[in-house]
Amino acid sequence: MELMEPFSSQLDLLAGTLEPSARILRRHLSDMQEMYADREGIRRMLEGGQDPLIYEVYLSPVPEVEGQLPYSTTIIYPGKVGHEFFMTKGHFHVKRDRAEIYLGLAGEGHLVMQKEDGTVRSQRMAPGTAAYVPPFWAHRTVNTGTVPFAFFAVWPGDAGHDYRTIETTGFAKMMVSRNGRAVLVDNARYR
Ligand code: S6P
Ligand code: ZN
Repeated sequence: MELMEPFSSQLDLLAGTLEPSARILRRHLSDMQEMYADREGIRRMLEGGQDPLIYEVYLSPVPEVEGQLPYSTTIIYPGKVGHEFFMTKGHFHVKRDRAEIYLGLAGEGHLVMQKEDGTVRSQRMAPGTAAYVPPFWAHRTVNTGTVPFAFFAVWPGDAGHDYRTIETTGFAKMMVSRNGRAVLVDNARYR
């Protein structure tokens, strides 16, 4: 492993930004159309010229290799596609036995986790919530509030990101708004 010099970066605890960051990823609705249930609503939005920014990821400059601890911040904007709250794509780690830690910074949301057998669990996240993603659980975050939801994440450098499995199967449950409350309901498209 390459020897590094110690360094630090600055989190804006209210805005959720990370400075300096090596890269900023921006995911719009058009980048994740197949992840939401309301396909007809999405088609109408995109055809009407609406392609909202759903989330941004600020990535640390830490290399993604064994022994390192890369970290990031994510900002998920408030909004819905149909009844479904704005959320991240969600992924398993390529090395399934690699865990991850999330720390809530601003706003509120839910961390939805799923095992390969379809078991789903969710944890509510608010500023100060340290949420643990155990080995073998896919993870997706959802903004269930009305302001941007920001959190910090740190994971083992050799974890790797498997997006394909979730793109193919989806999550067994989806987080929707019902009578003004955030609830997890079965996803009819699962598998
Ligand atoms: C990486 C960590 C986060 C997510 C980010 C976006 O292991 O879980 O940095 O990458 O929250 O989610 P996604 O599912 O698009 O990577
Ligand atoms: Zn992860």
